[in-house]
Amino acid sequence: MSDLLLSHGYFLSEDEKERQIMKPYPPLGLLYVAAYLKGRGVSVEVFDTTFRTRAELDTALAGWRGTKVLGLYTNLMTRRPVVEIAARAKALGFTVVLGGPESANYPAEYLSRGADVVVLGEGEETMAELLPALADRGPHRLHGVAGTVFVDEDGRVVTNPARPQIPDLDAMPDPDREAIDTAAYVDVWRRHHGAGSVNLITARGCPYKCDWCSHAVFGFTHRRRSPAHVAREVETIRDRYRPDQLWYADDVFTLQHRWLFDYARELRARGLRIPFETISRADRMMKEEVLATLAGMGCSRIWIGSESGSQRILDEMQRGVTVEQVQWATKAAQRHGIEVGMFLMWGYDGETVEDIEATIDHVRRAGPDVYFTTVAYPIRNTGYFDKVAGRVVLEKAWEDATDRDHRIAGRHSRAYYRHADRWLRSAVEAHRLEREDPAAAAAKRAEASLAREALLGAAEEAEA
Ligand code: B12
Ligand code: SF4
Repeated sequence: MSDLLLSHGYFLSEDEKERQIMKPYPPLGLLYVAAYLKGRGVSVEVFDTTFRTRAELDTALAGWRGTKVLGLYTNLMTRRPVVEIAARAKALGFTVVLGGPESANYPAEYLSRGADVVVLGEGEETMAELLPALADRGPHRLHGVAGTVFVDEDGRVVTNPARPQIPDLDAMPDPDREAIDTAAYVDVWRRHHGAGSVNLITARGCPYKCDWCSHAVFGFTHRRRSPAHVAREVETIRDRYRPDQLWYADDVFTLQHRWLFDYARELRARGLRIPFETISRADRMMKEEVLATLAGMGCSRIWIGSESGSQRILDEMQRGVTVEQVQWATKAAQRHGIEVGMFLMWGYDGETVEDIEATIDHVRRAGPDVYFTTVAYPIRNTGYFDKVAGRVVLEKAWEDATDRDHRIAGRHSRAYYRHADRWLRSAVEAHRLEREDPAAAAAKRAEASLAREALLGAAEEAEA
């Protein structure tokens, strides 16, 4: 008889795009919560939805013999399934607790659609206090349980005081990877990409203020685990799952250089060298020693949030990085044998055709190994959302949408940004082909020019 069932609303079978990419990772947050609670004598089961179906989850809920408390992880992608799973669980008599970044941004909306409690911030300590409180007092008298939002007996939404963040991450157990079929993820990676991968984090929170970025869970603090604590987890992962690579899912892996050097030394001392990918910021990569260290540790690819090639737009975003830093960091990383992935964003507030042109020129000059574009969307409770709040339009019902569906009145059409994408890809490809195949390069340049014309046409259409 278990005390708690944890799950989430992400089903790979329902995500056609991701099924093509096939780079799924376990829900680390849930596994942290599970590990912490188990360490305190709570018996927890995790139903990992990633490789399962809704029908299977339904069967698990209907057949559940333990205490009827269901905890669900929420993020920006899973609103609809979470609302549906919560409703189904409620109908079966469960008390439903939500955690993660999405429900933290919309507690009232989720509570009005059947959730009993929304946990804000880190889930470990709050859940440890919440579970006995639920058993003793039920879901409507949770006053004083820090870090929770609930509905009281008079139907009022009550937000309890925030819970202080966990000061010492080394005191936390490793995420409970054995609670789910972690090996299945490694296997999927190996079958589709030739290399099995496992995710882990070395820190929580990011102190930077990029104004479209959600800080709903960890705020603006930055807390790091000690190098020895992380290296020991890597050893455990290696011994248990034998991955070919790791994914350090930190916000900014190279944020503290001293820590990075110490961590590299710790790995070396233990004879650990597992290739890995991670994310960072260009301004935290501006030293040869940092890049040499990353390369020495086995970093095969680093992702940089480059966002725009227009300094004006970067400054508007409060990104705190210059275009030239991104240029330097990209080239320097590649010089050290590390591939560079770039995230780019179209359509940030005030972006002009000249800014788009600057981004294209920037990507062409920097030459990342891979890049992805998104059209900017304001996530609730971010500076960007507040900036455009008066113009945010949601054309669907809240439960059918995500924050990615936020349209900004007055902004260009989807077609406009598709042309921007085509312009970017053709121009970058033309640049790459310049030496090896001048004819192909000329064809790509012509394609870029057509895409530019189409973009200008789409802009005029919108204005007409
Ligand atoms: C790594 C990562 C990715 C990877 C995913 C691979 C992976 N899973 O490792 C990649 C790069 C593919 C990715 C993609 C996207 N991501 Co992402 N990602 C992250 C990142 C950096 C780390 C996730 C992580 O492992 N966190 C560590 C764990 C420990 O934290 P946690 O999950 O929040 O869990 C804690 C609490 O939330 C809570 N908790 C969690 N579950 C539960 C459950 C219960 C019941 C309770 C009580 C508590 C609780 O307790 C946990 C421990 O304290 C986060 C930012 C961050 N630092 O968390 C963004 C983040 C989650 N991603 C975000 C976004 C927007 C996206 C994309 C939509 C981006 C895009 N434009 O495409 C896509 C969506 C992909 C998808 N299908 O879901 C946003 C989500 C915002 C929101 N409001 O939901 C975040 C917060 C980034 C940001 N700062 O804006 N992402
Ligand atoms: S985008 Fe990256 S660097 Fe900027 S605030 Fe978010 S996590 Fe930090």
